[in-house]
Amino acid sequence: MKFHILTIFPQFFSGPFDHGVVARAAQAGTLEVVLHDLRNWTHDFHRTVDDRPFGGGEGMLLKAEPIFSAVESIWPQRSPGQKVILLSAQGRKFDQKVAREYLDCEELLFICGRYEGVDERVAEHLVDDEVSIGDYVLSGGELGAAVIIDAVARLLPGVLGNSGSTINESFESGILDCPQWTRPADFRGWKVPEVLLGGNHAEIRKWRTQAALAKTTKLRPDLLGE
Ligand code: 9D3
Repeated sequence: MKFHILTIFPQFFSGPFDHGVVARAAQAGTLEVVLHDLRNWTHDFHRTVDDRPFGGGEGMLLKAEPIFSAVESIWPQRSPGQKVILLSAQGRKFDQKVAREYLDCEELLFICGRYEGVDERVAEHLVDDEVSIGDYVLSGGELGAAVIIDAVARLLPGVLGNSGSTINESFESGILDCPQWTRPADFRGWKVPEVLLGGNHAEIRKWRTQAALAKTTKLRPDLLGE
């Protein structure tokens, strides 16, 4: 899968993609990340990407022109498997279901918003999807793009040793993972639950389901519809 990122901070991504799952998948050729500097599609001396909002208001907006030019030159002939995604605080909320939706695409192009936002014609006439990564205020879309690429990359066939078929994990099962422990069995007097130290796998399975439910009730009652 090929991921494109359109940003005014291409340097931002050296770091997140140089380690871990995404780096290994890139090395193996399972995915590719291509960075595009939005300023390459400006034509004035100052390489201006932003301007003031009509009607007044605080701050600046990303201009439509360089963004349209960039997308149209990256994909002169957009096909249905190539989706443009705008990261914005106003988008629909990204979750594991959306990550799976994106798996069907051949290429994704992320437009990273900055400043107070993006000229609305981008959302209306250029993008396939407008997404937010959650209900909090960030200073731009770059972290959102990194989050989404990480979430999609680890679902790609071969990336985590998964065949690409279903993996049973938090959010896919609808509740949180159960708590887990590793050695030592006693750390500073805090002991690992006895049942996990024995070999009764039916008991362990039952205990884990109950523990996962208890944790979900305590920390994420919303997942249980409460
Ligand atoms: C007047 C209110 N504005 C600032 C408080 C709204 C606003 C503008 C621009 C809020 C955030 C941003 C920049 N954020 C993003 O581009 C962004 C984002 C986010 O803020 N939260 C969650 N997901 C995302 S994805 C992109």
